[in-house]
Amino acid sequence: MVKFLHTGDWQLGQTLKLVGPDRAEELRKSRLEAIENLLALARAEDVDFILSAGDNFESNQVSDGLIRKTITTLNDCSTVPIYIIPGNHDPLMEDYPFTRGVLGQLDDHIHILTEEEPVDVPQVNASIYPGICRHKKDSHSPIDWVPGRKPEDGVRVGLAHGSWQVLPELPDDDYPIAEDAATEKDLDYLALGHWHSTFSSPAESPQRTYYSGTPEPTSFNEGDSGNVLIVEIHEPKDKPQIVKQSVAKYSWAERDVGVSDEVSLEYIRDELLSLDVTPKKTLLNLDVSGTTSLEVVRLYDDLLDDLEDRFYFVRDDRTDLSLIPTDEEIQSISTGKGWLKGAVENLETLVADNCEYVPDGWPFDDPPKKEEAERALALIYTKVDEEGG
Ligand SMILES: [Mn+2]
Repeated sequence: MVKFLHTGDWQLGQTLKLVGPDRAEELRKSRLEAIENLLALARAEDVDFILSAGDNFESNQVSDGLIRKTITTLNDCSTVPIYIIPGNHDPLMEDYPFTRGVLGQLDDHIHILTEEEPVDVPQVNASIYPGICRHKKDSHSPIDWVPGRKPEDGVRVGLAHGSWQVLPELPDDDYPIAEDAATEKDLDYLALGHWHSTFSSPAESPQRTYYSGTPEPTSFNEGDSGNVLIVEIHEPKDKPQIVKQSVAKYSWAERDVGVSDEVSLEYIRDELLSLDVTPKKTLLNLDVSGTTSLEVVRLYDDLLDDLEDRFYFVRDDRTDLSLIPTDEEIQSISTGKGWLKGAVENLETLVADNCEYVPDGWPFDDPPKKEEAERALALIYTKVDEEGG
């Protein structure tokens, strides 16, 4: 029996500007912790070896310090043999981090694969067939070179970084890997990297081509990241048995929320607080839509404040949220009272100053565009006019 751990897309050194410098630093640290976690899991599961399917680094320009830390982690956290290929983010070029050479010595159990040739795993009845990314883009399959099965072959494991042609509209220069590559090359398992969610295709029979996904999520649009795969293959040509294991520290969740009235806010709050995550370790992205009054938007802002206290990070996109003041809100302007009058005065000042500064309480880094502020004012004036205010 052959048992191994499949990982990839560590993306060490990811910049993450979106979350601000302090959180970005913490999240970068969590990526190395995920590596420690998966190395500990490999020991606990007593796997024969580990495969890493490229993009271990966000780019070849990562700092020397990060490369040293990565090498120390790999040297110290386990002695399980690990086989690593370059990916399109960290292609095998002069500055490929693992072969820069001056930044620390890799121990003997760490194998950086740099040639298109089979690698026999010592004391295990398995060979690895690596695909090597030598550029950021390429329109050839990285495993085109793999030879057919010979009678003496043990378990044949492909290891590659690229885009498996099972989804529509994939770019053709993104290291395409044919839909039937595992069958065509007679591989017992094809360990892929590049897509950050764990992925396989039920259309493949037997299923043996898998993306492990990144061990620590990298963005909001990943449905199933933060995992590694434990793979067992009893003998050549047997269907692999796969167990998915989470090793991530943080979760990234994305939700569409509809804002209409106060009840809708309670609904949003209930839904977000019942997510199956640890809020303090969760980044939340809300796509807000709906049409509502200014008062409800103010209550929504309060809800957002509350969520920001509970969750690690919260952001929202209000592009699809429309404001329509209620009759009372219009009235409160015309009678010169209430917070809406203050809002109108702030908007008027902002427009008069060409929107050159960020207003107090504005939730974004950049001020509103002048035409947006003018449109908001126009909307309110029109409404006031209609009400005969
Ligand atoms: Mn990639």
